[in-house]
Amino acid sequence: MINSYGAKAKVDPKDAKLSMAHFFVAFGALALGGLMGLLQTLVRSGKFELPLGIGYYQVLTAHGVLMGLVLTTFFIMGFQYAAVSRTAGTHSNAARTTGWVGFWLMTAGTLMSGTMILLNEASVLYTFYAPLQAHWIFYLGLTLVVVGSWVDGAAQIMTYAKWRRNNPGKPSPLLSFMAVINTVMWIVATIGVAATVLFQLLPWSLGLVDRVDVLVSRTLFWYFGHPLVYFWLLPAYMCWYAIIPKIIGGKIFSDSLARLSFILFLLFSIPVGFHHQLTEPGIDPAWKFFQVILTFMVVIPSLMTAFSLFATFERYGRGKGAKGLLGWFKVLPWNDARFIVPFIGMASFIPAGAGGIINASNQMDQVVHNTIWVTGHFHLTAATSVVLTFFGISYWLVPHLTGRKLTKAMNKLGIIQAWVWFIGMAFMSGAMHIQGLLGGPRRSAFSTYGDSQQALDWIPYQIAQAVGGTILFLGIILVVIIFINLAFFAPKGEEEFPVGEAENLDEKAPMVFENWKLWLGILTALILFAYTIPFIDIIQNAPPGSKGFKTW
Ligand code: HAS
Ligand code: CU
Repeated sequence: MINSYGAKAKVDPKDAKLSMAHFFVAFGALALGGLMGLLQTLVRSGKFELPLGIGYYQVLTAHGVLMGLVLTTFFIMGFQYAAVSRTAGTHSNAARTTGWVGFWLMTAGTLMSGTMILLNEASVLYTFYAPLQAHWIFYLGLTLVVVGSWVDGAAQIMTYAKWRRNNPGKPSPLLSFMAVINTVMWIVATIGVAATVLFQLLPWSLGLVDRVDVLVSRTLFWYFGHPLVYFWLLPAYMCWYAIIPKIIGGKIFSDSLARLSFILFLLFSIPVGFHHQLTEPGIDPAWKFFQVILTFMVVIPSLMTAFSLFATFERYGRGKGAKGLLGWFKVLPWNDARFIVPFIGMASFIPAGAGGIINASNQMDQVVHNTIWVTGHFHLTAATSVVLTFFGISYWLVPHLTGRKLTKAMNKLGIIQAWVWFIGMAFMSGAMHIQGLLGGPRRSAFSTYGDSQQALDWIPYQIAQAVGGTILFLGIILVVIIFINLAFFAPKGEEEFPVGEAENLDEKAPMVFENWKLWLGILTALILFAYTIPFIDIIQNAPPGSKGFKTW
């Protein structure tokens, strides 16, 4: 089955330009956000105070927004745009213009929200929970980022739809299919955050209404907030499923399994937001229980992914003559940054995912909720598994787009970067997990809480976090150096966009996988089932809304 994996090797320079525009914003956000992260860990060590009246929560908001929202959204849109161009064909002029409109909307929104954070008008953290109230321009900026991402995503969908029209009856190229699943999931999910911002937070921050229903706002946020983390994860899975096999010289274990796991993510990522609200009063426990069951359903496609990756690695290794239970492990291409950087991400995802399962278990969440354990969890998932994979992708994708080569020296620096990151994160996230179990709160500046013994016991872990944060900042400097080199200075040449092939080329993915009416229908039914009754309940029994607070 030719062409299901895409045959084109060279990228259209106009497509390359749009992806690179996204990456410049993404890596700019990484550099700035990384500096903010360093400052936070230093403050929390108790040995450092921020100069010039800059607030801890201001820095924390900048860090979360830049890393969690800006870096991710821009990187993902740039990567998926390139992946669709690579596998479904060069984007049409119309799709490309759509992409640029999306990019500029997102960029304008980022500048608006960023400015308000810098002016200390929006120190509400990246989750912007009401009743903390930011300046309305902060919310408007976030709205533009979301609307821009819809437009940006539409460009990918247009090119995918064109491929389908030109190839009736054939399954679309795997990477394009995956990109579209992620985009569709994102569009359905962001309706929740758009609703709370447009109907609640904007009118309230503009002074048009006095009070806001906090629980409605948080529920709409988490309807979006959980799929948000899968929106980050799925591009990493795109790399693990469809790109890594080609890099190592192996095969995709099963094309259909990969597609099925993405469909399961589409179905189960959204109706699970209550697992972030397990300790919240005002939501019926029966509905929390139901959403926890669905949360465990969404673990399944990750287990399928782990299975399929192990299968790819093992079959590749045995093909090279590896013997014994784990002999295949040794023959993997350990000197190739394009492999090992994402691989460290994968390996980290085993403890990271286990931590997620702990969080999702109602009783255990009572222990860890609102502690810095949760911060440790998402620095392993998002800030290690996902982000190392993004770095690994950029080490071939940036030179592919700029017509340059990843030199031996940069390859080596990339590997060093990943180990630096891993070591820094082991200190930081490890200490966060332990301190969380000892009751250390998240989202809080340095305090000894009146010299209570418990708080004093946390301090060594906070120092370990500052050590880790400093090592991580070194990692940021390295990755920015590599990015600038690959964008501007590396020698001219050709770097491949690797796209794997399935082990069994006769395997034709069932066409039902691309029956969007069916999947969107089931998704809508699941969302309505998981949310309608509890939502009515929340609104009918709502306490009077809250006025806004500016605690900084
Ligand atoms: Fe989470 C909180 C549950 C995954 C991110 N999570 C968060 C927050 C963030 C986040 C940002 O149920 C904080 C939000 C806030 O600010 O309040 N999470 C889960 C569960 C999973 C999970 C069940 N989270 C993620 C991913 C994230 C992410 C992915 C970002 C990218 N999370 C929760 C819960 C909370 C939460 C609660 C709320 C806690 C609270 O109290 O507030 C699962 O999806 C995880 C499934 C993963 C696996 C691992 C599969 C392993 C694979 C690797 C294979 C490796 C190979 C390499 C082949 C089951 C695929 C071989 C290597 C060798 C060395 C041999
Ligand atoms: Cu979640």
